[in-house]
Amino acid sequence: MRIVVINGPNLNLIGMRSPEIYGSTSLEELNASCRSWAADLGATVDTFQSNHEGDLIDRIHAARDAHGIVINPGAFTHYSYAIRDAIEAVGIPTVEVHISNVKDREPWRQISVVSDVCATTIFGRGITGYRDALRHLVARAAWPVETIEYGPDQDNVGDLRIPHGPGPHPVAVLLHGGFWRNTVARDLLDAAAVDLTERGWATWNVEFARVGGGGGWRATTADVAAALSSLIEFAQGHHLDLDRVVAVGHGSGGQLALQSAVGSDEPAISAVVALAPIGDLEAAHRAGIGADAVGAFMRRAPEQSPERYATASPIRNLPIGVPLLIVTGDEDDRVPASISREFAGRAADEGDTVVYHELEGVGHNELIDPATQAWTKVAEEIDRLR
Ligand code: CA2
Repeated sequence: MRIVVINGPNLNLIGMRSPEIYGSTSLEELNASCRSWAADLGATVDTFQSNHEGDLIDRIHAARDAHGIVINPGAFTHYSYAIRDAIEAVGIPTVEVHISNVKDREPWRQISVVSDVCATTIFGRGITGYRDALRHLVARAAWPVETIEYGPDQDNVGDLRIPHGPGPHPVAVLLHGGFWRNTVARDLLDAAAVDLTERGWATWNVEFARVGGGGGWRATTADVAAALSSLIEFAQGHHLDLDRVVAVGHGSGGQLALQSAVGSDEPAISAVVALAPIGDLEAAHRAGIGADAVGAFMRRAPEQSPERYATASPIRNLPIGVPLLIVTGDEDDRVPASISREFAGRAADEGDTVVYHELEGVGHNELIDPATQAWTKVAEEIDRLR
């Protein structure tokens, strides 16, 4: 697989100026990292940087034989319809990357005229955004994906992957983590989605409004509910078995998965897989996890709005009422294992059927990384729920 990494104006200056915004990595080091990340993924990378719009357009055209483009168009992002047209014309999967959190800067930087011709946009992750972009392109190539809009907002989209065979296919609805913040997106679960699809699950890896992009407990929960009910619209055409819909959530996505079963409308959730879930919002708030992620998501502290926490916190809504698979690693430094352990114990006490695994020597992201033994365990347990 051949990928072209293109950087636009002023990106030749990263590492030399404004390290508080763009970090301390130079363009040369960034390009070397891209080559090495690509090699790990079994891909190769050509790199290109220019400060000139026409040269960038020529390079995009010349990439038409490649399998994907990763592009940071620099400030052209915000107004170059010519670059947008070039991406659209070439028509190969393209990922837009920004090092800084452009959605949290000047209003003009929050605008992108290229996003909607790109497969996805990654921002605010520093230079690891380029690694994630390469991973996304590889996952796209590994299994065909149909991106479906389930609502009117920009984040109301999801990636559907359909397994081989006639079906009807059991469905895994994937809810990514990232402390509900908008710098993290569903690409985090791309590799897990591919693996589950290979195992025979239809996967619906959904996006939803997040903090920093119009999200917050109410809007985010509403999006997840809409993403779930949209399955009804495309179930028949894709041979989905809506009597077997499992919600799989990781970290903050674990909270969303558990809550989606609490308020489950149509289709009903038949089981929840909660990987290092934030099952107790009050405990997580007290622990201050994710730099006050819970406070930012709930917009109130528990003592300011106890009713809000009673509504949104899974541990306050027990029993969940469907079989629960809860897996955590004992070395999780994002969501302490104690939160998952306590939640699993309380859920069982309240009458839920709970399978709980605390994996030794395992951290947070291993739980969703198909290259790890932890994931193999998770996937085998998920397979038992089909
Ligand atoms: O965050 C990003 O990756 C950007 O695409 C980078 C562009 C900027 O114009 C976009 O709005 C966001 C510029 C990259 C480098 O600009 C510098 C400015 C001052 C000092 C060093 C680099």
